[in-house]
Amino acid sequence: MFQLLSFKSVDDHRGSLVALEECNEVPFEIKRVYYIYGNTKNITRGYHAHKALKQVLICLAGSVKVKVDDGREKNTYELLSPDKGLLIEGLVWREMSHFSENCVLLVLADAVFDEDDYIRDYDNFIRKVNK
Ligand code: T46
Repeated sequence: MFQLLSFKSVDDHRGSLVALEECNEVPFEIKRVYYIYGNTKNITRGYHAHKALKQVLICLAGSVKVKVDDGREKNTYELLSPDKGLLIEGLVWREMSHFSENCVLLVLADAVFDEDDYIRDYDNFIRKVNK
């Protein structure tokens, strides 16, 4: 499952503030936070799915495109605003591309890092979707 979330931004003359609470704006308990930055020009990342992991991807600076594919439906989201988050749950193949030079991609996850939760082969992913 994937879905674009919109977060409330509190804007005033000083700038903007977005507050995210677990099990509220972020629809799970947050167990891990990581961020991707300093991306080399024209690189792509991802090319995997997760068996169970839930994540919200938020582009804090710059922009990035995220292609998501649940085996039935595909979509490409351009993340370019810190008040938007892409929720990705479970069996969804993801590919990130078109990172701007200044891109900082924040990821909130509902579990600690576990290599066993990754599916890194697309055919294997499709087999799991069709099971
Ligand atoms: C995802 C997308 C959006 C860790 O040691 N701990 C971590 O929490 C993570 C996420 C990664 N790593 C290690 C594993 C690799 O040796 O960092 C290295 C790079 O990870 P990876 O090649 O998986 O990075 P991406 O950008 O392809 O994918 C990451 C996440 O791994 C993945 O869960 O959904 O960002």
